[in-house]
Amino acid sequence: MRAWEVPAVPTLPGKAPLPRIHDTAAGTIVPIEESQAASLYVCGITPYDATHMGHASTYVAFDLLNRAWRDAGVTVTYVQNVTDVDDPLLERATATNVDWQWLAEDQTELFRTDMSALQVLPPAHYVGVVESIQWLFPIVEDLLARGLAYRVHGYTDEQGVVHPDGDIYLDLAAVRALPANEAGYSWEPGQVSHMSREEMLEIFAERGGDPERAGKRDALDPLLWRAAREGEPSWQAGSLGPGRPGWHIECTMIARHFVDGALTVQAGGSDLTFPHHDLGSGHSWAVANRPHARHYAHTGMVGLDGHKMSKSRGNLVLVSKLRAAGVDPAAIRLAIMSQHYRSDWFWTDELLERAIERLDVFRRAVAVADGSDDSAALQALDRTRALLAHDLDAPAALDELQLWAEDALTAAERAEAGEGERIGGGALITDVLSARFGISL
Ligand code: 5CA
Ligand code: ZN
Repeated sequence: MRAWEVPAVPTLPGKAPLPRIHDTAAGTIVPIEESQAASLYVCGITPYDATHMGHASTYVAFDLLNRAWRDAGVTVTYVQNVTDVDDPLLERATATNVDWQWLAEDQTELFRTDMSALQVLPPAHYVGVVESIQWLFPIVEDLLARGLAYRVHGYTDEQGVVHPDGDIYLDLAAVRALPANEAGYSWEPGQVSHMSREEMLEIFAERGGDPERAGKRDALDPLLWRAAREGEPSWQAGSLGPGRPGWHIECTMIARHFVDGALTVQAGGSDLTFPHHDLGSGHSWAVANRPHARHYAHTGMVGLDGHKMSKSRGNLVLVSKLRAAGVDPAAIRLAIMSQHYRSDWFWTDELLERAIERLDVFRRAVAVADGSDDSAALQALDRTRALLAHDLDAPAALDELQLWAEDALTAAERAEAGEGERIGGGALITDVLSARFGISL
């Protein structure tokens, strides 16, 4: 599907160092080896109640990585999905009495305008699940043929819900038993999340899993194909019969379809660590006999009033609402970047007010920094690059630019009083804020 327009990205003098990033699987900050070309997959929205500050913060975080790579001369292949058919989306459409496709399209379009306003660089491949089904289902057929997946029988559960014959699950035990590949890699659940089986079982159901489903070989086996139900959309899929794909197979196969070999970074919010990315890596292993990604990066959760911001809880601050109220999107982005992407944090009005003030300081400073000496600005660029290369430390990098801005304002005041010169480099700092932070002054 269509993504959104590419914002202008000025070229900066010199070159940034290659970024290092915290890898959830490694449990530490690691260098990223790719110096020429990298690939990034960030799990996209399920399009209803978009775009809240949690979503925005996740996409802004990985936009910082995308921009860090580009400034280091690395070519980036960026892929993102849209979960445009899924249980919660269908439930919302039914509850609000709207067509599910209309809801998905409407919210995806809203997301595009929000991302564009926040100057997030668009993915090269923006891919809906619905448009992937035709090339995705043969992969499930293949997993069945290879004995790595199985069909379960239908039954009626305790709530009287009828589950038809034909749901298909990945057989985790069979996937684990696959021999190591030539590089010596083999797959185990827990490699990404480091959770114990008990912990996994505890959160599996909360995060879209169905541990109770009768006929499963292991409670954690993930759904690959959901056979058609009365009143739900479904697609014809060869020998699988009509239905729709499970959640993890979508993302792993969309990534595989657009990127050869392991992704450089598989990213998303920390709520996706398990099961989505942990078991998703097993799907890739089963299909392609190689690791899904070299690195896994996760953002902390943004909350509001003491709870994680989530569509299900309804405690949302929407980017579009703030924009409609006249808030400058650059201030929203600055507020987000004032928090480190890996920490859990709460959205507050005060954070936004501080960001609005900071934006004003930046704007006033670059306007008066037209002196001949731009050495301080060049130094600020170097420090900014180093801080962003160290696990995307945007809060520290922005503090650095703020110091430069305060110095520029002080120098201008003094110059006004005939005590010295204005400093230079206003145009450079304007470009730094645009190229590295997506902030237009
Ligand atoms: N469609 C799936 C991913 S394939 C999904 O999780 N959709 S979502 O709309 O719920 O979330 C979209 C992205 O925002 C995901 O990367 C998710 O991890 C992230 N996200 C959701 N809520 C928050 C939050 N409160 N704070 C930070 N990131 C969040
Ligand atoms: Zn995903």
